Amino acid sequence: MSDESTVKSKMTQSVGVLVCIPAYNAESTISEAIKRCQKFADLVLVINDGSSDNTEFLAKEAGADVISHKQNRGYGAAIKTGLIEGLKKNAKVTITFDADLQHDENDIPKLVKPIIDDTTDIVIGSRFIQKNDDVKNYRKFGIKLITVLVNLFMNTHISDAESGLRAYSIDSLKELVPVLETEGMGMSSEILLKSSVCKLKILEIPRKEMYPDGVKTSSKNPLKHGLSVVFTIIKLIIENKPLKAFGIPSVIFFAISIISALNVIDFYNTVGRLPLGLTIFTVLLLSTAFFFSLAAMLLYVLSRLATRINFNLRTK
Ligand SMILES: Nc1nc2c(ncn2[C@@H]2O[C@H](COP(=O)(O)OP(=O)(O)O)[C@@H](O)[C@H]2O)c(=O)[nH]1
Ligand SMILES: [Mg+2]
Repeated sequence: MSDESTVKSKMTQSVGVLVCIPAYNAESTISEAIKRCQKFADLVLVINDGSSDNTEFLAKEAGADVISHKQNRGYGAAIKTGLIEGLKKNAKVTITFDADLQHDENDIPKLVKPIIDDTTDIVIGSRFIQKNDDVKNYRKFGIKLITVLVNLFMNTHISDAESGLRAYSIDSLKELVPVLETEGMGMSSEILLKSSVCKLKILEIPRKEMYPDGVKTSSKNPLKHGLSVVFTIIKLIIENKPLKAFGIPSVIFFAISIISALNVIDFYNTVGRLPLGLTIFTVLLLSTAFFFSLAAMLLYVLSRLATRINFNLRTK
């Protein structure tokens, strides 16, 4: 990677548990986050995403490996850099852990165990498996909305699509790393979608969410954050699940146009002429249904082709 520099690397070849902390201007919490993770990790790696504060210096001082992006590229880019390192270091388990002390380091062993036991490929620390009053209501609403959208279109059955506390087996990284693209906050959803496409097993375990006093626990405005995730999900659905994305609206429009057409016929039989407004409405509905089904089929064929080309390139 040309715009990244590995500042420090104390590891040789293979690691047991690698904890990756994406960090952007996190000087107030990064040292403490590293210290907490070191209890449970063989190596802590901070991905300093173009911070303009002391994050890089403090992370090195606390004993972490640091990779710095020259510019701020976003949460997703930092996560990808971390997962690439997991792959390079052949880490048995790669964990992602937030820099702002919202995660509880005591959850790390619970994430590691199912992967070491080989019962799953990915473990997600979920805030919603058990009743949880820690999470603020507006966040709960946004996260649940995103989770419903992800489950509906991506063949997953998860309760917390937005959790940043996750663990990955080395085999899951081999599948995921080459196909991840999102640079921003939508990365959490992209990982779920691509895991479902790659047929990776996902397990959720309950986790706590913490709101430490005096810490800014969200770097982005919640509305902006939510919208950027939703836009990413829509883009991912259109690219990866075109049959569902366009097929479902096509069926809905077609069903309404049939009802509308029956009314047109009924009107014609009784009055002896076509109802102008309703007829135009029916034709528009039918055209829309036709357009959506055409888009569904064309994009489906294209996405199958892209998957096949991608597969051939990877197996060459
Ligand atoms: N690398 C990188 N990390 C970020 C960026 N924005 C946030 N983070 C980190 O991502 C984690 C989650 O971000 P946060 O804003 O707390 O998300 P929230 O808790 O879901 O509202 C934290 O560890 C942040 O330090 C960014 O632009 N780049
Ligand atoms: Mg946070």
